[in-house]
Amino acid sequence: MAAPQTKNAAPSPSPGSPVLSVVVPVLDEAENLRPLIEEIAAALDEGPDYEIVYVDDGSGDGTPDRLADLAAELPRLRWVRHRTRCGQSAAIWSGVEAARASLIATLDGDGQNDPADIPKLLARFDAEGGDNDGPMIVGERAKRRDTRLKRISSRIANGVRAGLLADQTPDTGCGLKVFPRAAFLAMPRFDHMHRFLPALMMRSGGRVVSVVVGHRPRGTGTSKYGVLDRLWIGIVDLLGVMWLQRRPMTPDIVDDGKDKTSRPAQGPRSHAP
Ligand SMILES: Nc1nc2c(ncn2[C@@H]2O[C@H](COP(=O)(O)OP(=O)(O)O)[C@@H](O)[C@H]2O)c(=O)[nH]1
Ligand SMILES: [Mg+2]
Repeated sequence: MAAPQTKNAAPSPSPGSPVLSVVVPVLDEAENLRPLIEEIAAALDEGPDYEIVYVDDGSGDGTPDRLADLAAELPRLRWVRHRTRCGQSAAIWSGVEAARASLIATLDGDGQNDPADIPKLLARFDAEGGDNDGPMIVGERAKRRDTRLKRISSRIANGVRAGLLADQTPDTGCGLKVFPRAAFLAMPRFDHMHRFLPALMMRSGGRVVSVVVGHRPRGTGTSKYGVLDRLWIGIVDLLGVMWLQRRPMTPDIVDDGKDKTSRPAQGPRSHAP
């Protein structure tokens, strides 16, 4: 794994920061923690410095206790905990905010995304000349390992979304993504935003690139989403994102008013009416 080639790199938050922060949102995933963390470590241990940031979204199972035990054992693992459940988007936001690297990789905490795909996404980020403005690299699950109902509903939802948002992304629902921390934190923040990250990236002038990745059956535990609730919430969110797309605000500042010498010279003022 190469360090990101940053032409517009933000200063690291603190000296010795890792190059990459892997952010994993979890809700009641106690049994899936250790196997996935071990897989992330195996995928990334050859490359430059990284950290893993788990976000426990108020889990009611053994997730917080196990995370505390694992963090004591593994120096690269940190964790953030919400007092109560706030949703997957809020968990991703808290993880990215807590991250110390300027480059973020996200993946689901149930084992459906394969950590071995992370280096592939990082290589593509580098190949695209990635910097703090992007691009966002998005996993595309070519062969879904989900129930038939979920596969069909997801295909319809992806088709409708791609048609209405024109976000150049065949599969926004894949948890596996790589993007600059600064670009993410500059996005509008709302519940369920994690399903619309490519559209939000493009809204602020960034690029998105999809890369085919693997997909696996869930480790243990159950899905946190039903088909019908996702469909209804999805329609409301889609309208909201369409509105956001029509109201971008990205002024290109040529003079921030701090350097008085860079002002254009002004001639004498005319007092004529
Ligand atoms: N933090 C947080 N994570 C969630 C929430 N719902 C789902 N997740 C996590 O998001 C990931 C994807 O959820 P999952 O239930 O596997 O969705 P599915 O693959 O679409 O069935 C998993 O890591 C879940 O633990 C939530 O409300 N809060
Ligand atoms: Mg899943």
